[in-house]
Amino acid sequence: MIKSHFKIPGTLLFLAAAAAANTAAAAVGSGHRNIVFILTDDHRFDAMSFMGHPFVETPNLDSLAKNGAHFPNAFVTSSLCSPSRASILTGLFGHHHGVVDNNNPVRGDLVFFPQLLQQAGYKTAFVGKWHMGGESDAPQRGFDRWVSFAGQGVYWPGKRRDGRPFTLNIDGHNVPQKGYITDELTDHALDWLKTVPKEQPFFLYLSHKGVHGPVQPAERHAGRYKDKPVPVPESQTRHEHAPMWVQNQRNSWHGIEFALYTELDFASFQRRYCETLLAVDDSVGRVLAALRERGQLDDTLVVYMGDNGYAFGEHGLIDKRTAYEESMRVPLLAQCPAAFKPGTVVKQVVANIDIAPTLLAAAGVAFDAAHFDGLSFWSLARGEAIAWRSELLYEYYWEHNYPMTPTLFALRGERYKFIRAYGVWDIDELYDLERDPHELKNLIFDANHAKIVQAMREKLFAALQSTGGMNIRLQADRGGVSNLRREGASPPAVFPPELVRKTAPARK
Ligand SMILES: [Ca+2]
Repeated sequence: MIKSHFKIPGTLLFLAAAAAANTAAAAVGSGHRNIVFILTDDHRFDAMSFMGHPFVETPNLDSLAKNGAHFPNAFVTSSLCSPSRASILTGLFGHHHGVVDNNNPVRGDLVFFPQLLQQAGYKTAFVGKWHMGGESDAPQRGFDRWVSFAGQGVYWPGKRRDGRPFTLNIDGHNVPQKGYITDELTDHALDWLKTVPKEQPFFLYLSHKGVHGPVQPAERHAGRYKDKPVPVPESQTRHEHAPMWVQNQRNSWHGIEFALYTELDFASFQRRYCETLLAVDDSVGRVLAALRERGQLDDTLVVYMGDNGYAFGEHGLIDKRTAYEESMRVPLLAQCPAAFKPGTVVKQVVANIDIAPTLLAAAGVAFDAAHFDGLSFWSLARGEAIAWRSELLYEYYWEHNYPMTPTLFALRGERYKFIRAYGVWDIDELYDLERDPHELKNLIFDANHAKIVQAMREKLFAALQSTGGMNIRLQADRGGVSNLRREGASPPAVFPPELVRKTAPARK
């Protein structure tokens, strides 16, 4: 395999042990297994009925959890569309693949794992939102079939500002979009599947636009939840020792006080978001039905994942980008009755960087485990005990377009999370996720946690150092800027008392 980055020898030995275990897992793969990977956009981890959501109905996603595996601790290493998608395709951290915003193009030397599947004899298809490389919708390497659109795409057909219709790029040819995007993408995916002979191994990457905002449900789902009460999260109004940048973001494009610069009724937004998700759930059901019809449901691996989370008012915020749980946690489900038991729950911390090695292992395609920052969790789903990570590195790089979220580095352990806001005069964060799962109380100034803060800080920088993450990538400005505040809403945050002195400290 092509090595597209340089790795500094690891100081995190558990990663090396886990990588060795992954090589073994790949070697005992089960032959050329068919794989369907369904990605959804901005789907929160708990917006599914089996997760106890108060009203959304997701029978098909629920069935994946019931008949397959649920990964309740699945995360992304960068909570933003393009960086997360690049991590899925390459198995690399953002600081390796270099896609750290939604606007700049992808390097040409990166290996996308579907290329390796193609080399192993798979037929591959990409259907849906690509959203890397600016506004291009051109076919990308690794796929025999290509159906995509420029940028975010649109839910309904229509015309652009310049009068041209919104189009899909099908294998290099632009055709007008005909219907509701989630349904139309599913049609294209299943039409392609019909062309694949039964004995031909295939990989289908179905990448939905839903449920990215501004959300628009299918006609058959519009208004279904219009009368449903929407709960307000506790952290919307309570966050002890929130950093100033978080307090300030309440009154911004990504805050509840000036959300998207509209009089957005956030409860209505959440209802429409859930209604929009229903077509995605329908799509999952149609894919499962098509596999059943082909007699391939039992031995096909079907994976469902979100590209990043989304805050529903937690910490006074909407959107993703932050290292809070609602932002970095994603839904992840996998079903393959021939390979693993129904009702499997994998509690280990898994991530978007694990998808490439996991799907290659599931495919039985040999790969160099050391190439990837991620690890294959194929063995975990099969109930095998393997060495695994105890902490996950998180990174987000400041964007000129949305200047209210600073560069963030975080280490998410099984119990504690440490967050460093980089490049701003502000405070770090430490949360005890066991006692405080909603991250209401920042323990950064708590004397009883001082040693944990120190240990987590050291581990965070060791993780960055050992994976070559000590250089922050700069990007030239592209696109507009959303930097406004609302008059009369929350004033600028004040410095926490721990940083304020009545007199100047004595000079040494
Ligand atoms: Ca997204």
